[in-house]
Amino acid sequence: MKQLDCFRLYDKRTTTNTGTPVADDVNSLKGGDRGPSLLEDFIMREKITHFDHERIPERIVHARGSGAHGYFECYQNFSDLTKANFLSEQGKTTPVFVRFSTVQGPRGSADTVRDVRGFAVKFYTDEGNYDFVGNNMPVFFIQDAMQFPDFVHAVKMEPDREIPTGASAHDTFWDFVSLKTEASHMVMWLMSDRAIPISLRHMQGFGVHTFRLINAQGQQKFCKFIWKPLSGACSLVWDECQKLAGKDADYNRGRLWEDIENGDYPQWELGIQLIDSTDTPFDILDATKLIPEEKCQFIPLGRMTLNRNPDNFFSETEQVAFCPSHLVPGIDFTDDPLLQGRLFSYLDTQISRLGGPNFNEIPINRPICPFMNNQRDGIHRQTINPNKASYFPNSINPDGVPVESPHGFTTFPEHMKWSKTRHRSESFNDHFSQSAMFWNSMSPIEKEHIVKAFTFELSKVKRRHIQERVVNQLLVNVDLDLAHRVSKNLGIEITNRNPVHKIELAKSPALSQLNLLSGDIKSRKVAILLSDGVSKQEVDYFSQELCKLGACCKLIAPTLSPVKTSSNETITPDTTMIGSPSILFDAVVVPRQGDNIQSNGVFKHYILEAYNHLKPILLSDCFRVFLEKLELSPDHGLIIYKNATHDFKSFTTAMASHRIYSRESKTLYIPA
Ligand code: HDE
Repeated sequence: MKQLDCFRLYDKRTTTNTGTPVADDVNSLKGGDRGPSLLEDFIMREKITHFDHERIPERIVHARGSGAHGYFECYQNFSDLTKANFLSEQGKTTPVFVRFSTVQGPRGSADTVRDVRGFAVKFYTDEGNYDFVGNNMPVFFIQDAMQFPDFVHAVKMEPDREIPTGASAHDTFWDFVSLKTEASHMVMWLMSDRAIPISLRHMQGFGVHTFRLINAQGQQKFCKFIWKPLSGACSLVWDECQKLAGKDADYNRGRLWEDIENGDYPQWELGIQLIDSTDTPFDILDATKLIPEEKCQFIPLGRMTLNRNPDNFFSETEQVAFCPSHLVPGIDFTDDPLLQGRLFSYLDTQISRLGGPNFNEIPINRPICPFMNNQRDGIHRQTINPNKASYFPNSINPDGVPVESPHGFTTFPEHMKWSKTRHRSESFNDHFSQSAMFWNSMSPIEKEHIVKAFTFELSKVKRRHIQERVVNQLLVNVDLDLAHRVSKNLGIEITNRNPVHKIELAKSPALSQLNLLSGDIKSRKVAILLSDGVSKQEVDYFSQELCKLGACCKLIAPTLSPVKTSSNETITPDTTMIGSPSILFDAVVVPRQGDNIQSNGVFKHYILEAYNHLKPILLSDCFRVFLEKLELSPDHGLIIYKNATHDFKSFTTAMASHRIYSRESKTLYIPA
């Protein structure tokens, strides 16, 4: 992006920050070789002082993030809906910077925790920066910004011991959400597989609030924004997440980085649900409610491609400052009380996080269009304003600049007639109908995962009365079957015999992730396991064919030493089985090879674990007895082949279905 170019430093010489060439960057100035260091050493003092201040406060929420550059391409002219310039022309491209994040954990926490994921996109449009600051779930825990600090205090680590890191499985979180039942819908999302995405490119993004689109004639329409991943949406399994948190805490971050480095660019389609009438069963200003896609269709607006990794994590990903109040003409807010609070909060937080009011002058935050006003001075000011007058109106600067734009941002003139109140609207009172709709829209396997997630989380809660309240005041009111299944696992009695009345809502198939697969195997990671005596022909065949379909293969052997093939050639592996365990891959291929590997414990564990995590596995028939000994029976994802080419298609079909969920009940007996 051009606005970053003049800030990139490529100079070859080491200098001080003021450009004095440094002759010795290794030894401090001393009185004699073994004498005391001298205060005079301005070079050392500058170096150490700068180092001492290398850290800035991490974000209170969304501290752990990963960023990438890219562009957005508009599908057509949408000026009938909005005057937003980046949506005005077919093929118009707008640079973007995206930051994905987890919410609860600190900067150094693991990627694969059960959590909401932030999905923030900065569009550098011709009419200013537009920040889309959303999540990978379409609803939120609370309805009014006034309770955000309470919610965050409850979900963050407990204040006495700072435990747990990156998890909501603790007393204060469950205490709060069971007392504030408006959270029930979001809690259902959090306990679902949506909270453990397989990678950042495999998740949807949502603006959550209702926004307005405004066209040049001043006509407005309400809308919801949604990002749909072209890779489809799918998830890890929970055991895998926990293991990844130890074996590769940077799993999601690394996968995004590698895909972009490999030229396998993640893409999303941005679309809207246009809300033609506010006559919906739920208030469109209530951020704990969604509008089912079956009731209000998704209209695609354009496509985003992420094609460049940042040069420097701190300068770009850490210093990027998103604010929902960064808006462009053609888009406007609504009175959603959660959104209204956010409009204040983000600007305020950037001022303390980035040290002052000039954070928009940091290269990653600067608009690419011209910008000018009469704001002046402040800490770390970069801009040099040559104008003599810094006020409006003035008669001193040529033409009295800067002047207002006739087509600048104008707020939609909503008619207001209310009296001041702290009252919560009655239309926000239904806390459970959509939670039940979400549960009912899940497939049986997704329901089972939700039951297991509640069981896991609540078994970490120490106070019995909180567990009991979650079951009786939250789950019973969502669905009795759900409540019974969780209560049985926790040994809790159901005492609430009067669940609240709910509106019966139709199932929404768009909510089930099993309906959101891409149908291909692009960007899937495949482990090809080899040892001495391996068939080179088969290794080449599998690698080439998988690569043609867009998958990414790694050749993995017991050690990094070259493997001798059955045709007396050698293959140098990419990595080892210990270094790249099965949890780093989406599928495993084991070509024909010698017997030695069958007694290797790491290999056995590799296969058992991949099986346990429901991954497609393709093995040569020389492993038939080996599989019998492990008590693994073939299924439509555990495929034994005689002829590599015959069964390859069944394997890629299994890969396209992501995980072999029908296997799940069998994995209870597998020790891995
Ligand atoms: Fe945020 N949120 N939030 N949030 N949020 C922050 O801003 C806040 C909410 C979201 O990658 C903070 O720069 C309030 C909803 C994302 O840099 C902070 C309320 C949604 C990110 C803040 C909410 C989000 C943040 C922390 C309720 C989805 C990361 C550091 C009124 C629509 C952006 C920062 C990035 C970050 C406040 C609720 C998304 C403290 C007060 C709802 C993706 O300002």
